[in-house]
Amino acid sequence: MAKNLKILIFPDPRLRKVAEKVTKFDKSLENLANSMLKTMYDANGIGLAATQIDQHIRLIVMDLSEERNEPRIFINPTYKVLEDHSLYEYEEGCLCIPGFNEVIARPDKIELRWQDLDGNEHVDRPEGLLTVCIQHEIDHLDGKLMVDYVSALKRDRVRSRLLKEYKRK
Ligand code: GNR
Ligand code: NI
Repeated sequence: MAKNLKILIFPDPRLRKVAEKVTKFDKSLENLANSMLKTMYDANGIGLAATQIDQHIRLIVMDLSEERNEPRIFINPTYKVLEDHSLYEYEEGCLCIPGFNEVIARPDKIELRWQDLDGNEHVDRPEGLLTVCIQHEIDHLDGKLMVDYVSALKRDRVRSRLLKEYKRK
């Protein structure tokens, strides 16, 4: 049964851990991915990285469809920025940083590689929101957060607010 997992809130130091590569493609990996999908849908997110639920392995789930019926799973994802890219600005949010939305500029052309639950390898040149979202999620696996791209003033402000709001919760 898919479980609803607790999402860590910034500035929880566990969000800064670097995730390990997945080497075992077993039933427990599939169960975790399904629990992450449930957690993502319940939180109305479009993506979720394992780091966000305190599991430090290179696993990401995503659903970019309006109907919320196109679940995707990315294991050990990596990307290369293509030479002829531009920077694309998009207003991002993060389930670990409630109430914080900021425009972030990221490369708009990447070559993405990942594995599926069977360990099979895939490569694609994604377009649009997938390009933004997968970079946001891979940042989580590397212990990086949206707040790292904004001014120290904005970062300190949201940090204080969330420390107060989520005290002892
Ligand atoms: O739900 C989410 N929305 C979103 C919007 C713009 C860019 C990235 C995202 S990902 C975010 C869910 C989340 O925090 N994933 O890590
Ligand atoms: Ni996020």
